[in-house]
Amino acid sequence: MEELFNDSQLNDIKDKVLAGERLTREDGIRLMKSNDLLTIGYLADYVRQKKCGDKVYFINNRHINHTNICEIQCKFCAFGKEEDEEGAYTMSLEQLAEAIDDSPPEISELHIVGGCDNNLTLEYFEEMLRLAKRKRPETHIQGLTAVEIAFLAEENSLSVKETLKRLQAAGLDSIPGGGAEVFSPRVREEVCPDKISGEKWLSVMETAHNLGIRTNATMLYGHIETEAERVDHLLQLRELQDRTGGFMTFIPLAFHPENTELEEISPTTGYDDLKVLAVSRLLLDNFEHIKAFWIMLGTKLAQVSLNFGVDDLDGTVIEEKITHAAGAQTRQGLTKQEIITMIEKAGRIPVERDTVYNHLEELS
Ligand code: V47
Repeated sequence: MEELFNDSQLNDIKDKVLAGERLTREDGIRLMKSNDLLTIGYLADYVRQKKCGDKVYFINNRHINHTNICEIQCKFCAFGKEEDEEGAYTMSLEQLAEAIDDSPPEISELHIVGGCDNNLTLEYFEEMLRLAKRKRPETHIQGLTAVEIAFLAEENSLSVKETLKRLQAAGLDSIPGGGAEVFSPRVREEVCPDKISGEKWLSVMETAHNLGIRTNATMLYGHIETEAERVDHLLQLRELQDRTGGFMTFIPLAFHPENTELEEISPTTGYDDLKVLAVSRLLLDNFEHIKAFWIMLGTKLAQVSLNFGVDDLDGTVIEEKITHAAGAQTRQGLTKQEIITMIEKAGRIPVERDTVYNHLEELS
């Protein structure tokens, strides 16, 4: 076994990982291009074990998508609609109140994201946040991607900082990682030319971190990006994290092609999914958590990913629209017990967390 491992062409990278040394761009590209999945997984699992031990986190949460109307039509998105298109919707504050009322009492997080609809004012969002806080004072509100925040700032002729301060004052607790896609200008020009640049996404996050608002980070992979572009994306996140420490977790998002303008691209394979998760764990040495979003990966692969650097499975979710619009075959939600079973059957310790990783219940 040791001999087999020593045959790996990744031996120099293995030595660096075991010595706790930071990996370079070239290391990252070699890992992304390598087919030695088990060595990559072994190394990622080693780092995960050192950082998080045997704990695997999950959250009792509910996703709400308040609108699918979106000015920015990205080629990879099957969720966004034009205002007059069939199926377009925007939830009124009353409908939001109902959705919150209908949410199980035990959820600790509301995850609220939607399209960039220029009919929605900053006041709508402030009212939405105040409403959620009035109804569920104990519930953490993670909402609005960096893209929505930049859009809202622009529409209201406010700075990003001022917009964030108003949202924070109304009850916004943290920001999810969506909208990052792949930072490469080449990729963005091709798949989402009207979206904010990668630099802008990073600068919104930096502003949030400086205001004490913690955020997540994502990367949408499996479309037209190269291995080097994936690595550059991860290194830009690592660089910002070095400066602010404001990111909580990184979530690679597997592209789902159905009903999108990129429908001819094949869905990601399990092999690639595990590799991206594991390489992310290895390159993002300053991120505490790597999350497998089971909705996008399927529960079985998400469970296996616990041996490939992952320490978080996200949540109960309840209702998910973005990936399901693009053909996801997974369920809309899982029960807490189902997530616990997935974790326990992998020989690990389930920990129910809140959004900022306080332990709510450890089930050893
Ligand atoms: O921003 C859009 C991506 C994101 C597709 O922060 C697609 O904890 C796959 O960001 N196939 C929204 N992905 C989801 C998201 C997220 C999910 C779970 C947890 C967290 C977190 C964040 O989904 C979008 C976009 O990058 N997306 N279309 C698609 N066809």
